[in-house]
Amino acid sequence: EAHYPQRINVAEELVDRHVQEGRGDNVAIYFEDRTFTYEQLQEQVDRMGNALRDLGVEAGDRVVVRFPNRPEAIVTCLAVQKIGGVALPSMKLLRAKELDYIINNAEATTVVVYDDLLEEVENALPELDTVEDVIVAERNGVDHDHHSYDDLLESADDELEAYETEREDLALMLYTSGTTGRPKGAVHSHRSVLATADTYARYCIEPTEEDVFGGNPPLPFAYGYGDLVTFPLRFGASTSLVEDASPGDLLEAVENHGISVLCSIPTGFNQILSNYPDGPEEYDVSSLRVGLSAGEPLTPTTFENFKEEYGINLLDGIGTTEMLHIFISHCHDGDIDPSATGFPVPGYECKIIDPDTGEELERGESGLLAVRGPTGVEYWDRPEKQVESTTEDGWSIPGDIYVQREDGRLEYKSRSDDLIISSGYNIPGPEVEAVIEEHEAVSEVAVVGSPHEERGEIVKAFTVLSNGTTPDDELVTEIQNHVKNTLAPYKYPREIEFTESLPRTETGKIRRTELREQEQS
Ligand code: 3SK
Repeated sequence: EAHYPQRINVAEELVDRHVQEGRGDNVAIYFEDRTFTYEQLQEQVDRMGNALRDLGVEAGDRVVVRFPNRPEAIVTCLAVQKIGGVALPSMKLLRAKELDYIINNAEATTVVVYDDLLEEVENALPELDTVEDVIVAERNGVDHDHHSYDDLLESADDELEAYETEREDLALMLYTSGTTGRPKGAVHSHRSVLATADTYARYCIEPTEEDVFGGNPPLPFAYGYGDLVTFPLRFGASTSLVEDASPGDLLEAVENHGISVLCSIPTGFNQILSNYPDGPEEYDVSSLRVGLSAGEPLTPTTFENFKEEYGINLLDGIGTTEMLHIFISHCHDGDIDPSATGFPVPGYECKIIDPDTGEELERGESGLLAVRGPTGVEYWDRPEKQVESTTEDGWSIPGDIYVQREDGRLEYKSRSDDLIISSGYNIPGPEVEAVIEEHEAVSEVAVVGSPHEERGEIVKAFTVLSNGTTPDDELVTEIQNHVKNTLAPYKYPREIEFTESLPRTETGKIRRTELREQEQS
């Protein structure tokens, strides 16, 4: 396991070290037709860090960073970390109700937001107990009376001494949806952010300064944060950011920025294949050397098709927000068997346990995955979830059913709980149920994942209507819109089946397993 000094700061490691060691002219970020060298990135981070400090942000304070994949998001996260704060990137589709819970739970003091995403913050503001400052990056002429990102940057000092953080001090916080209850804040230290690069990236991708990482996972998704921030910057390589990238935008970025490590989720790779089956004839994709996939299991068909059309291996991997990045994967130069996720990433160990007894199972037997390594589950203020998701001897239980084959490869079977994983988004069924039930026409509802070729799963709602209501297409749309307007829109039920009753256990619990099995048959 890599050893880290007691005093370490992730922003210094990812930016300043490269400048000090003569890599200041390397391109750190490509964005549209602009580039930011490491030296330029350092200046922006230092200015932003000083601006935040001047506003009163102190070591340990949580700062919400709410941006699409743009350079300001990287600058702000690193600036927060450099002054000893905790960056809290927020998914851009979150609605006011979800945002206010997260911001209050984290007791964030500051929100830095892209102007197009300001509205939800403003809607949430009356409920926000701890926020003292909102900083707005004015890019689309949205009217506001908060601090201006550009003005703050311009007037701030361009040199900043990093706060003397220690390796276990918190640097990053990401909220994750579980199956029940509210989202949980998974916290990560300066050491654990670096550890994701020094394990998975170092051994499975083997990045060099010449690499350009690019793709479309959002930065507030732990997977995107690693792929597009930590990994490229750890190795003095470049990241290519594309805001709201369509498949065509991604291929254009491959051509224009020379992306060598293409990062997405299976849905993203399938969209590239279906929209651009002859992409390599339309775009120069010769810079590509490997693809990274996570968020949902990659099928062997997608792996084979992508290899045939685009000539690269896609490395499937499984990670969690709690573990911060991937802990099972093949390595780019290994013997890839696309019917399995791969091997434990060097630095991590995995075992399969009996869900009831916790006993380790034999190879070939299917059971609950347990994982242990340099990153692990640590929740903000949720001791009960901490106990549920970990064992006393430090194993984390992500909630997936796996088999370890005789050759050591781990093969994914299913989720062990009610979480629906659709296009890489984690959607807790019970949360969607609660919102559908708010609709006056609905009497009861059960939400499960239904297999879907492109999205992995979609949200499906089995719905019992109140007496006297007749189901029709208009009602379907109305219920769907109600969910879209209440929760992040990706959580809406793409399919609604009206039914007379729901299957229940003797004690009255809905038997979601039965509905899931029905969908799978
Ligand atoms: O979904 C995954 O497999 C994943 C991978 C890396 C980091 C975070 C997550 C949730």
